[in-house]
Amino acid sequence: MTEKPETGALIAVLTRAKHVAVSTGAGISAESGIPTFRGKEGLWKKYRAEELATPTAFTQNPELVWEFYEWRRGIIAEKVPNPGHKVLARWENVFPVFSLITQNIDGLHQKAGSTDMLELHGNIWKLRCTEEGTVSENHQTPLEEVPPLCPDCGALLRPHVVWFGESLSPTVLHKAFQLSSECDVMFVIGTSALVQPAASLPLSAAEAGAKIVEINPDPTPLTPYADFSFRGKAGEILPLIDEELKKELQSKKG
Ligand code: BJW
Repeated sequence: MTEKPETGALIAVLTRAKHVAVSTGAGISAESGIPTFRGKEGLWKKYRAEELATPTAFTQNPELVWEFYEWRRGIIAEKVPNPGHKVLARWENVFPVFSLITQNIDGLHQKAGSTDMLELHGNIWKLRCTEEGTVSENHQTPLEEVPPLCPDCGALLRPHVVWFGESLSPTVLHKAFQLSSECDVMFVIGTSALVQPAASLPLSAAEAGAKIVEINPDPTPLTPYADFSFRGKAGEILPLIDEELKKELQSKKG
């Protein structure tokens, strides 16, 4: 269990903040039982990213890539949001402006009740036609056929996620940088801060004067830029911060 961290200075910043942004990575879903990518038990320790998460891998072996995504869809389907996701869903209604940006493709923020977010790397529950580019939602596990084919044109469907070497949606990325440069506070939660361009968002927030709050059991390349560093699990730290924030907002009201 994480020792209760000192939150006083952060709460003072949060009660004055007009725009709070949050950028999440795989770590926020770790306590829900979804494997991260680069930790001791991370996916990229067991599987080679270049064989499974690149456009070349998909062209060379769509069956193998789809088996990997089918396996992950099966795991994710059974998982539920943890207290960290739930606090972020609640925060949509707490701050004057609240932005949620995630690198995660698991859909757990939505399951927790978040209604508005930018998904930088796509969503595992969406499939995209490799010919027509049409995107459809599909929650079936297992899929009827692997690899799945487009019902309209018969071409291969692929997971609607962003692989290494692929560009992120320019619209989503532009909006993410805009929100980062406009916020007063940016939380960076559960990301190794190694993958670009997502890792640059907090840096652009810091450059524009935002306070950076990192929540992660381990230090990352972002840690030197953080104004507040909480070394612990998101599912424990976020509820502690939320509790103190509620108390402060109550005492201001009353
Ligand atoms: C907890 C916790 C708890 C644990 N509570 N915390 C050389 C230099 C610089 C850049 C490049 C380069 N060569 C190539 C690039 C570009 C490349 C890149 O950044 N590579 C780096 C790895 C070097 N980026 C790209 O290719 C991107 N596209 C792009 O840049 O386009 C332009 C371009 C095109 C062509 C060439 C060059 C540029 C696309 C990146 C797409 C990433 N895709 C993936 C897979 C998505 C689909 C899928 O899931 O299958 O996205 S990879 C994977 O990494 C996934 C994640 O979103 C992403 C980030 O991972 P994340 O979330 O940070 O997870 P972890 O596991 O790394 O960290 C978890 C953290 O949680 C840890 O810190 C733990 O401590 C912590 N934690 N428990 C809180 N309970």
